Amino acid sequence: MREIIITCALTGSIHTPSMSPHLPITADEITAAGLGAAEAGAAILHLHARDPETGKPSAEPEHFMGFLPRLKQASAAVLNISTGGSAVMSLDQRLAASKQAAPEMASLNMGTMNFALYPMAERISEWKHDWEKPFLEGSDDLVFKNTPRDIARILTELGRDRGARFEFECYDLSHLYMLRHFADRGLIKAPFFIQFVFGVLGGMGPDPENLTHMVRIADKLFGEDYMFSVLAAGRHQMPLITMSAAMGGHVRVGLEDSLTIARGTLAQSNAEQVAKIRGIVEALGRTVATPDQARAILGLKGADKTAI
Ligand code: KMH
Ligand code: ZN
Repeated sequence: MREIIITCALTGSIHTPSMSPHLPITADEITAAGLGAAEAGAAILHLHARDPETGKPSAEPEHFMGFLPRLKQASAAVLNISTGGSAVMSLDQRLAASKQAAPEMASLNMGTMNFALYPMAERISEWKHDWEKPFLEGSDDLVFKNTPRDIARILTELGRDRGARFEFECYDLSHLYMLRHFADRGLIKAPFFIQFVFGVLGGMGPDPENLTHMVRIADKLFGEDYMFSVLAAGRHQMPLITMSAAMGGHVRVGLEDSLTIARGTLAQSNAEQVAKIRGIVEALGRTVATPDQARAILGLKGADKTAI
């Protein structure tokens, strides 16, 4: 069995500053979070940017460039830039930073869907910034748009033209069939790195049966040509990724997906979650992949071929 790749998603665009003082916001904070996560054992850093003044999710290349070169210079970790950005951004905005940086990896969301964050607003009593409440509440009428045309555009502009490989975000069974469709069109090449996403309201729920069924169908559709990783939102994070590790999958942690380290306890850092899953992986008798092992497993072009 191969090494297990730990991805750490440092900040994302779901959680807002009022939810945790530990959510990295500024370029300094995102850099420190990334270096800490890599030191703790993350081979891949999944990256979003934020406006340093307001903490709002940002697609500005300038905000990404505040931390990308520093992460590249100070760590060997694979830098994976989100093309999901936030559902309120246009595709042009979502692609701007990754087109400029030509990273080794980028995320790619495999279907249009609801992405409902509004239940989280009820749990906050004191807001740090004016934008947070309407941002969360407005998600009851938000479409996270990832049409086949959008997907083809990302595959072309980042994959074909810039040599990026992808973290295929699949929130539902239907997304696996969309991925198969793009394989049949010859737009993607094996091995496919599929991220099964559980617990986003709008995608599949965090039931263990969903994971076994996703694996069963992915086996049928992709055979030996794929590997899977798991991320799960909130308190389902550790249980479901542990299940992934036990089933031969890879794992993703990070404050993008969950702000806690145990039920009711905020994680102090991304590194804390990486260390926890690393301990679990090793207790299962498995080894965590180094960044270069992850590059070999995923067939990446190499850090020297990016524009970061
Ligand atoms: N936020 C996660 C549920 C992306 O950045 O492309 C999925 C994600 C999407 O990471
Ligand atoms: Zn993300």
